[in-house]
Amino acid sequence: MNLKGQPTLPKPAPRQVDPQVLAHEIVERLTYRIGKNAEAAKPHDWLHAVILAIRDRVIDAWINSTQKTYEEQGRRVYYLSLEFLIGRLMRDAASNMEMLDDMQAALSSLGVDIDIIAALEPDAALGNGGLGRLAACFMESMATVDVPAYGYGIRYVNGMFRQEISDGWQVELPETWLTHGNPWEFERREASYEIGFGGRVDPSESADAGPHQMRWRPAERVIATPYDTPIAGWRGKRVNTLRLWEAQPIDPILLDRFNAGDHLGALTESNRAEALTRVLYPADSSPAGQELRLRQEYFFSSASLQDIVRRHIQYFGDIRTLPDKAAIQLNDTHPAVAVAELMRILLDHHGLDFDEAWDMTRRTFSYTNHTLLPEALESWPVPLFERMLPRHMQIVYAVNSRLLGEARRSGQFDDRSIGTISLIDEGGERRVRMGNLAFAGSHSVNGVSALHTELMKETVFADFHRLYPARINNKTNGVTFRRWLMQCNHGLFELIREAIGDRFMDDPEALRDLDRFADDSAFQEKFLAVKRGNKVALADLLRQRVNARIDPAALFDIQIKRIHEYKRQLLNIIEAVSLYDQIRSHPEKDWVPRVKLFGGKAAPSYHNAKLIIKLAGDVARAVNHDPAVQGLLKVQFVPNYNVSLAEVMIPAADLSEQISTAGMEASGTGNMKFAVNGALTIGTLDGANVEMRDHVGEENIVIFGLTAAQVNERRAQGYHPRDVIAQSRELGQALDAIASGVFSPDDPGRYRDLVQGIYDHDWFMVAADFDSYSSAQRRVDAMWRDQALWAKMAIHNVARMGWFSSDRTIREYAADIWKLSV
Ligand code: IMP
Ligand code: B1N
Repeated sequence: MNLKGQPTLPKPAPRQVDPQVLAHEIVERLTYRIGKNAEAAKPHDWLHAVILAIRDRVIDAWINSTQKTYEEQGRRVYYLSLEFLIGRLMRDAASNMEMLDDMQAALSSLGVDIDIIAALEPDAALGNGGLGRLAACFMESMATVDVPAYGYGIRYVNGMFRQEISDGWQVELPETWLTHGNPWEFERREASYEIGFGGRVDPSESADAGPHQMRWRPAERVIATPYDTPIAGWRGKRVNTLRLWEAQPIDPILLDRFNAGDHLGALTESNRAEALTRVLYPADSSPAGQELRLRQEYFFSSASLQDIVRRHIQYFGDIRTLPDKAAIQLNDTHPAVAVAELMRILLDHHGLDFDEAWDMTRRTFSYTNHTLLPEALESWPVPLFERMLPRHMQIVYAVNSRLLGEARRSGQFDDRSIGTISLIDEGGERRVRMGNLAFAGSHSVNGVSALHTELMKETVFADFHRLYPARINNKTNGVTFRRWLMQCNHGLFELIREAIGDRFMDDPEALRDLDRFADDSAFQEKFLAVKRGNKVALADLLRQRVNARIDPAALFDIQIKRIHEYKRQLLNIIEAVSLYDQIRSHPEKDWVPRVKLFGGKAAPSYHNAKLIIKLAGDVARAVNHDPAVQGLLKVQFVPNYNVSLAEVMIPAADLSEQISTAGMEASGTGNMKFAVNGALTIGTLDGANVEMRDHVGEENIVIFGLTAAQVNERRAQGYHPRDVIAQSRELGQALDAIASGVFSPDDPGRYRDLVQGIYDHDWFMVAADFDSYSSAQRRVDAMWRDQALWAKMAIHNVARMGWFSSDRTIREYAADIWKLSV
């Protein structure tokens, strides 16, 4: 008998893992699930059959983990995120279930190349960049460190767009990751919920209703149906659930309208519902600001909360214990409306008193802030919010009057400060501030690097921090070493194992043992040989994809990330132009051969970002065709940067460009992936770069440029880029070349405004940091000439990056925010 007193039901027999058994299982899946014999099977069929075989092992562990969670009756973590950038799952799952080698052997006994079918798996790109990929790393780490967790998000039919480059310009094409079906997901129709929009609010009709109990009558309703994907932790210890919501119409077709001859009108409701979860907004670090986006945010927040509350009542019976059993983490403000939604559920469905509901809400939620860029802070026009969510608007007002009352009573604030704390922005068009709502409704508010957290306290949340000084805390980001070292860099992984054994596989900080090999010349040689192999693989890929010919012996200098002015791809390109110029003027000097690679997507409406892509291509054309710099400098923009491409490019990098204007990159996580794969970083003291320097040692990282404090000082003093440019002949020449059309003879004025912006205001301090950056690059050249020194520095980077494992980050969240013991 089990806990609920039901008879014990049969369970599947434990499965063996060996190549023979696996080969047999794959053929069985191919035959009975896909309906093909081995002779007729296409590569996609093999992929599907392999995934089904892996999936069965994952499911065994999934059911055990779920059972364990229910039996322990402990607190569960709910990670609410509008983005999960998970990439491919096959290798990840097989490796975490410790069946990758056997699977490879099984497939080769069947005459199938695992690499070929692995490359067919679509990249699940349900996210834009760092924020979404962090959520994916966290899911894997939560399973690894045995945190019972659910991820909640949206099952977008079209995730991040596919980028093509046509005549140098970015073109966006829809990515259809679901075309061949998704064998990882399970539809759970039985756990569907209704989500309302619009309509009106009436007083509750219930006889014992309190003063705060209302009845919301939405004008529009849709159904949210979940799809569950199992996420296996390292060594299959725990398997957690990623639950993604799909919107469906209540009535798929309005038959009366159809019968009346209105065939299109009969489908309007259906189309409107399906539009909700159709596409991911492709804007990184800037709010979409569209009505559909607010609908998406509320849709998935409401569905997730209904699910959490349903589960809680089912297992614990009493809504009042919710904060003891559920920790809900808000990944940025995208799910912040959940704060008002939980209040609505507690007040209107459970009849709780306002103060008790507010206390419970704050004990349940915590909020992670990922950016301080003022233009990136989400807020919604009051009229829109009120029209779509009339009951939530009332709740926001009620919360706000208490919040402002508390602030006033504290006696610390003048009217201006009260204005910044308010949930409503009263300057101009009235707007609901989602960051303030998330802050007010949470017991913990964290930043994602030490510097970013300090800046949160000093800038955007300074007044909130005075009111609630214990609330802001730091949780420096991390990355999962299973995907970002062990799987993507097999050569390095094996080399490390050979040197220091297996301990680092379970404890990334054990990578420290590699430190003692940094000076060992035999090890250095092996290390450089592994890097060389990865560079050859990247060079092959670039030859196939973009017909580029690059020399694996050159220094691979890589900047891959979203294209954004604050990330300063422009600084890198201008420096490339200047280097090009110097090589041509002084061909006799001992130049270090370099390949500069760029990759990244621009938000479709971000004009300057798209222009920067075009500029990279224009500069590449000029440089790559000039015999004067042949073999010394190559520039290449690599199209369609995504998780899978990152897995090839990062292990091949010698130099990692992390050059944002100090104070603007909240953390960065690409920076960590490069360093653990043995690239040196050239970077500013921004985001997590600061902590990386502290860990790897300042002699093993190339830091340049203004600090965040100096950036502020310069701005306060009145920054005059024109004067700075006048002082730097090299910068002036490079800018003039770009502005005058040297790289765009077909359209000489193409970059005039872009360059003019640097002369006029230079918001991102490209000019201020140029000379420092350029001389840092020449220091890099000098280090490169001494390959033993280079190898030594790179090995120290690998050895000392263990702290940046997302396992460490998750343990900190668990201990400090979620109050779990792991
Ligand atoms: P839910 O998200 O709570 O609805 O449950 C997710 C999974 O947990 C489903 O596969 C359920 O069948 C399973 N589950 C529900 N209750 C129990 C239980 O008491 N013990 C073990 N598994 C359960
Ligand atoms: O989150 C990452 C950080 O490592 C990066 O520094 C940070 O830029 C990134 C609106 C965002 N901040 N804000 C976003 C994404 C989508 C969107 O619609 C904002 N992404 C970040 C992980 O902490």
